[in-house]
Amino acid sequence: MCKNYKEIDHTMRSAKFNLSGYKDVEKKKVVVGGMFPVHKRIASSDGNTSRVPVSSGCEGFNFRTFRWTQTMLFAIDEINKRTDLLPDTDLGYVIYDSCFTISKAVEGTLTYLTGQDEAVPNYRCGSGAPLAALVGAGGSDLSIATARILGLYHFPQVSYSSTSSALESKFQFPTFLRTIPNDKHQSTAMAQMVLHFGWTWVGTIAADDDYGKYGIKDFKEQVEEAGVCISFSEVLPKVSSPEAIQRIVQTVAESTAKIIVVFSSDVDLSPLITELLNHNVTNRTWIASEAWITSALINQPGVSVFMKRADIPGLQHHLLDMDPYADPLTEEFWETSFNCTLDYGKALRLAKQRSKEVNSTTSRAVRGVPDGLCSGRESLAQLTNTYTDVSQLRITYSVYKAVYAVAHALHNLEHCEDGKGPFVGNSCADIKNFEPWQLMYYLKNVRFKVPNTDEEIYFENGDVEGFYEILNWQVDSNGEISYITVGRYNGSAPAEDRMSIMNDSIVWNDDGLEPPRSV
Ligand code: TCR
Repeated sequence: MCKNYKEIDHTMRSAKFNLSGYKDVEKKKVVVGGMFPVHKRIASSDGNTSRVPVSSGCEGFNFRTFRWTQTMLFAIDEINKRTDLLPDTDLGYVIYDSCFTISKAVEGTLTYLTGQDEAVPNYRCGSGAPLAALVGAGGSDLSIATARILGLYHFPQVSYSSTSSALESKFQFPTFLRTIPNDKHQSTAMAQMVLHFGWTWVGTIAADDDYGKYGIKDFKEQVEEAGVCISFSEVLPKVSSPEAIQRIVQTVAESTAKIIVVFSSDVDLSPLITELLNHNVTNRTWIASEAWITSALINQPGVSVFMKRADIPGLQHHLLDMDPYADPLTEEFWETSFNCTLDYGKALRLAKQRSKEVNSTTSRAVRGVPDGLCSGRESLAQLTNTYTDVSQLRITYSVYKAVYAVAHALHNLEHCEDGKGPFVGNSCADIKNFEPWQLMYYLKNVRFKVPNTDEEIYFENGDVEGFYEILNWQVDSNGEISYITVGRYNGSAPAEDRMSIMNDSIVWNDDGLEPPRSV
């Protein structure tokens, strides 16, 4: 049985927003998919095999990735309002939560492609608008999984955060593109930094995924060739494992290498950092991949090779102007942020339960306004969390660029001149009913300027240019972190001009101006 997209109510928690932004009924419509790791993990199942299994729920709401999600909606809204980009077509969206988990990412991809609650590959129902591309899926391991499926159907995927060099193979991932630079540049930059400061012993820590493994591998190959020794090489556990963390803490504490190179996301690394602090292992200098530096989870000093930050005018307003009841994700965001519930019935039940516990009959619950009920008018502006912080937009900016890349490709597809098109017999594609590979052609050849910047985006073999800033993050006496730009790295420049670094402006871990020795 075929269902229309709009009717589908995914069983996946927080799976999908309704197609919105469709103001003009006359306009043509195209759906863009988005996939974000809004939750940090899937809830563990009870292992019972005597019942019908259900798709697992997710837990651990992540404010940072939720900002990315909202940025996609912001960009779509902005594009829909423009009269020079896709003037006759409205973009809708479907959002999936990959929950930092490969199986969820795969589930979301199949649901997206098939338009079914129950995923049946190669089958899509149809009165709905055509699907454009998938923006996502999050970390490299997730994108590798989704890119394999999407590649089968020649369906374009534009990633905003998957940086692993493994994804550069167009043989394996023919329809994968990204608006964030390939990590091979970052690994080279980190290796050059180690050589620049003359460090001869370094330790490495990698996340147990394609991001960590390939990043550290590329780094190691380069420094080892130059004679640097690796004193330890640890892999962070993907699922919580206190024993593994203890073992790594011990290795770090016992090692004489004071420089530690890390390729990991903040979520995977933070348990280790907490334990290191508990054990007072502090005088280390971190050379970090960009995933964790501006994360609020970790405040330790160090140096990092980092994508350039950017401002997106209007984004903050959009982030603050949220309807808490819009969809399951905004609801959960609201409830988590303000520690209350939007559901009247639930609040009432909880309040009753509480009043029973304290044996009081005079609680507000009985008078009709249960404690713990959100009003829905709580002030987001007063909330200071990662969600509302727009001072360090990097991945967020990459999400913005990814949505624009899709929009420009669609625009070019729509405005193809009859008889001068790129396809067989100089034909054009039809925006109302195009094939994924036709959009892929336009995405590959897209070239556009990002609004309000002078950055130009184009893909070369699916990748963008590797520009980085080298940041030194410094912690002041109040524990506040500031990020100081101390250099640049341009992966596309000739080898000798790639890195420029101002040694004098770096404050090292022991507050000294001399780089630490690591021998
Ligand atoms: N590439 C990582 C994931 C990742 C990330 C981040 C996650 C990057 N930057 C920032 C959270 C926050 C860079 C990957 O897996 O490819």
